[in-house]
Amino acid sequence: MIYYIGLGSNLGEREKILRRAIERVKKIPAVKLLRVSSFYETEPWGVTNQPKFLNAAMKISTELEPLNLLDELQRIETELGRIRRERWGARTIDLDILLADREISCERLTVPHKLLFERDFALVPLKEIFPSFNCKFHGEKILRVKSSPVDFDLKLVACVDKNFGLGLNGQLLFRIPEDLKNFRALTLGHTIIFGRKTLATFPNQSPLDGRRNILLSRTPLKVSGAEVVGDVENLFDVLDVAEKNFVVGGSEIFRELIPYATEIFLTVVDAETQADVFFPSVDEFILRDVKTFDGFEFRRYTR
Ligand code: A4P
Ligand code: MG
Repeated sequence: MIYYIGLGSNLGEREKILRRAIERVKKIPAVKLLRVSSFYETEPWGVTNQPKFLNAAMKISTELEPLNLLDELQRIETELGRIRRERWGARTIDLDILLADREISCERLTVPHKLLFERDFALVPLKEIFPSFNCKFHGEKILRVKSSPVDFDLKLVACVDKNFGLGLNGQLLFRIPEDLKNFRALTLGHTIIFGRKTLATFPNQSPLDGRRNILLSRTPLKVSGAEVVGDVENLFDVLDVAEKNFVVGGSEIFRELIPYATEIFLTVVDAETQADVFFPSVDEFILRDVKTFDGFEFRRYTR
């Protein structure tokens, strides 16, 4: 099933709490995070003498039954410090199921959320990640702020075979001079983000020159010329929204970061190989342009 979840926070470090909540939802077993919205600062609705909210929305796919998903969301609310007090009152984090691909009506759960269509703070982020969703807004004051994961403008760059195969036995499948040149031109002067196995494919197994190198690795390592961060939450703490941030592999890092990505550059080689790792699905993206060469093409996707 597809679900759209609304997030809201108006106590504490709101940005960090929303980012953390998104990562926790992503880590629920059997949940696949497909897309997240920007963060919006909104006036309190309902009980108005409370701090402003930060609201957002996310799209997930999962086989979990609705009530099991609700249990998981309430567990995350509790873990992030939510204490249920007054209805509509201030909270560190609120996770509501806004919409799903079927209607749900039982004692604990109503989907679509019973107030969804009344409230712009839920509709505006939802519409961002579900552009064909049909709704009308009410003119609430809503300000898009620059602090969400999508504001880091993550761009994924990879070279794949026809079946989106990425590598075999820890090695890249291809070393095409035009592709390497294109990679250098894209990333030079900017930030690159990669995992340990991808670092091992770089020349001398060392960070690349002329770029800010960030290694995403759960095991704490020291690598000269690279900053090492342990997880995606910490990555967002060190990234710069004014910078271009390229995610360059491997498959696990692509899978972790594709929900937050805004653009994908794929070199697709006209060959089938025995790959053992693959680039994730690009179903949530739109193919914007293709440049065809002899034996390969450059593709660019955006949201
Ligand atoms: N429940 C029923 N349907 C759902 C659903 N679709 N998703 C039940 C999640 N829960 C659902 O929720 C109370 C009970 O609703 C749950 O136990 C669940 O079984 P809660 O989160 O414990 O309490 P709450 O959030 O205080 O109540 P409620 O009515 O859900 O409040 P809302 O609608 O979440 O509103 N203003 C701005 N600008 N931004 C906000 O995010 N949020 C609220 C809270 C008020 N004003 C706001 C914002
Ligand atoms: Mg709620």
